[in-house]
Amino acid sequence: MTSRVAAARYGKENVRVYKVHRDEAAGTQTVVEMTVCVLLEGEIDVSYTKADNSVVVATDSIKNTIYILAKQNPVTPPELFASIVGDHFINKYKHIHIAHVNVVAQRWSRVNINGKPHPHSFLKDASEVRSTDVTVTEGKGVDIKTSLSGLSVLKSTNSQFHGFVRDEFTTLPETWDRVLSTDVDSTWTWSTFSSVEQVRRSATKFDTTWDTSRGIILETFSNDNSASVQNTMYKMGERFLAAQPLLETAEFSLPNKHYFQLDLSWHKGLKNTGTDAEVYVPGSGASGLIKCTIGRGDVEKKSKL
Ligand code: AZA
Repeated sequence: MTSRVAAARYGKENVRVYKVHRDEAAGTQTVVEMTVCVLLEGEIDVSYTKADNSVVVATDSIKNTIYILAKQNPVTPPELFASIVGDHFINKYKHIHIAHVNVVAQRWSRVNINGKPHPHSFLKDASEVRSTDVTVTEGKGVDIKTSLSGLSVLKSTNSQFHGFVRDEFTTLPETWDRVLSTDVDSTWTWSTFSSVEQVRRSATKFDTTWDTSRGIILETFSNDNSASVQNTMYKMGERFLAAQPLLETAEFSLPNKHYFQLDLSWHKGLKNTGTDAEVYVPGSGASGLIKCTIGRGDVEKKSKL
């Protein structure tokens, strides 16, 4: 039997980085905390097949490089820092052709004391995480995805679900008014950038698009009289693409966190269903999971969700 390396990449994950920027003039400091993963591809097969380590940039060196590049370069926006890191590896090592860089940034927001922003104190004000997946490919350019995850939202009305398949497997009643809750996980894919310099020139777009997308998610979730998770997420994606011409696709993965109505009529005829429903049981078991990738024009359906 013969065999070969069909695909390979390697590198360092869970590289934790903290960087402070001291603005001496303003007397304020700004902090960034992030977790970085770098995986490299290239002419590295012999390290697997022939035990030839001459092609291996040690993962320890990869980790060291991340810290040095964090010292020498801006670490925000994360999309730019990840591009700088990826670009370094494909330029520094001739046999490395693709660098995959993932950056997960924590949200440290400035503390307000009596309405005044504190110069050097921060709080993690949400479970939300901003992350980016950047692939720098020699001779091709920089592919960037930005993700927002862990944004938990709930609406107590203006959500419906009816008209779905009813057959011998169906017990779910139709509803014209239900609780809707989810943890938003959304990813938007940028058109390929030709170089890290082009990413640098677009740097401000990453933060503004983050704010715009977050706003669209919250506004659409809140204001849409939802026909289904599917339809509400599609409206979010449509609005992402309309707001930012550099985006190619918008992806969503939304759990439908159920809140079950509770029949309490067994107790003295208490009315707690339909329009009388007030006390619900938040689900802790199976939940729906709805995914979609929204593209421009007639972009083909992708199965690799
Ligand atoms: N979409 C919803 O919004 N709610 C549901 C579904 C669905 O596919 N299935 N059960 N409840």
